[in-house]
Amino acid sequence: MELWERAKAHIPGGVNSPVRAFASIGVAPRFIAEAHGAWLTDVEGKRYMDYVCSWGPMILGHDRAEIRQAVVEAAGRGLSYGAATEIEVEMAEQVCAMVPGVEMVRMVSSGTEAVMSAIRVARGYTHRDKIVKFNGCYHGHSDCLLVQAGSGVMTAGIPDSAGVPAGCTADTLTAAYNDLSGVEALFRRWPESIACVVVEPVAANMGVVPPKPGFLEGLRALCSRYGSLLIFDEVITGFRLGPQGAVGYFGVQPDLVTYGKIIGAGLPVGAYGGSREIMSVVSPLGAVYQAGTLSGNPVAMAAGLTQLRLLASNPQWYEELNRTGDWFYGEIQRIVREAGLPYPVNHVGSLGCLFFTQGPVENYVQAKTADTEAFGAYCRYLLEQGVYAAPSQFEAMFLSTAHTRQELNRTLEIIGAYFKG
Ligand code: HOZ
Repeated sequence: MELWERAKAHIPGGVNSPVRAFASIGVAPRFIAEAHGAWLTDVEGKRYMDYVCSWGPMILGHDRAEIRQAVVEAAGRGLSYGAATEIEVEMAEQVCAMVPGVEMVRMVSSGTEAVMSAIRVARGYTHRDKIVKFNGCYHGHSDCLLVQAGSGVMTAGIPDSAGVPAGCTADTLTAAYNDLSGVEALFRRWPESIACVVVEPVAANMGVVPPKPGFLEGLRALCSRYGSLLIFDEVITGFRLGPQGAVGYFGVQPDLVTYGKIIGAGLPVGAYGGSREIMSVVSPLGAVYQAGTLSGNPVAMAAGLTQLRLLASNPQWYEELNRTGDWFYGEIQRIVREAGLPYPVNHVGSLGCLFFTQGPVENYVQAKTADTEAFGAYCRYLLEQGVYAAPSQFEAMFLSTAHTRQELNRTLEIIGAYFKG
């Protein structure tokens, strides 16, 4: 494909983010020309039912009229000022009104930046250096978090990225997801040194791995006992599982939350927030420095705020979306079981994943036993049939409110035909 060759000539690997190179399923990436509702169209004019949804933010589907209109209007007033605006105040008020425990929020430009900054806040607030992350959780590509990370790091087969000095990860402690005893052991070993525990409340970058009952509650209790902060990385779950994200869905209160793409409705936005007391360490109020010209960009705020307001005023959409997720992923599980295969389908609401493993997946070690060749064959078939799913075993499927039952049923027929052979 000519575009793919051109891309490879001037962009490393031909892509601006590794997973979308489709390397792990052995085909050329699809170059997308446009997207509307639940559908993508590539540059060759082929249409795909979209189960990536820009990795989450298109929860209302692509090209939602109200959001497009807000963006166009905002763009007409200028693209960036590098100055304070009213709309960023409205955005902060909206987020604080929606999420329990968030009294102050700082806008940044990506999820990577949000988590990196939240960790700096945790360290500045606690005056401690060590952090705990979980194997297979992915928190963006900042240096101290590229240890046993999920997402593209997993398919690349590199537990730790090159180019990260050992000193940057020396204070990063790792534990197994869903295993409280490992975290407790770390706290016992370093009772006064751990600034924070950062966790994806639903791990969604090693495939989808839900938290076992009691896991998040246990992290909360350990952090409180040892004076450490609990950070929920809600880049995937925030404003997706419900209007309060994982905080409300699981009823566990972290000290800091981080958001990514979904808070910008598809434009480059991230955010981190927490109590007034903790967030008061952020500059210019406090001594933790973090800044950005594009932070709170007015066009991005217009998109994100419009989507958040739509979501906040239509809580029934979440009920419907989560019900649809239960049904859809349940049907995939039924299809696979009827084909006599042991593969589990993990899901929480509209996030889900079919693991090509011989048994349940509750952590990174189990996720890594997946038959990635078999996954690749399945994913290539889906693409041929016009179903665009994440091109890696170690990512999530996403649904949106724009996916109709009819369209989802068509996808189930396609999946059914594959497993019936
Ligand atoms: N980091 C994303 C998957 N968890 C992929 C980003 C992209 O390729 O757009």
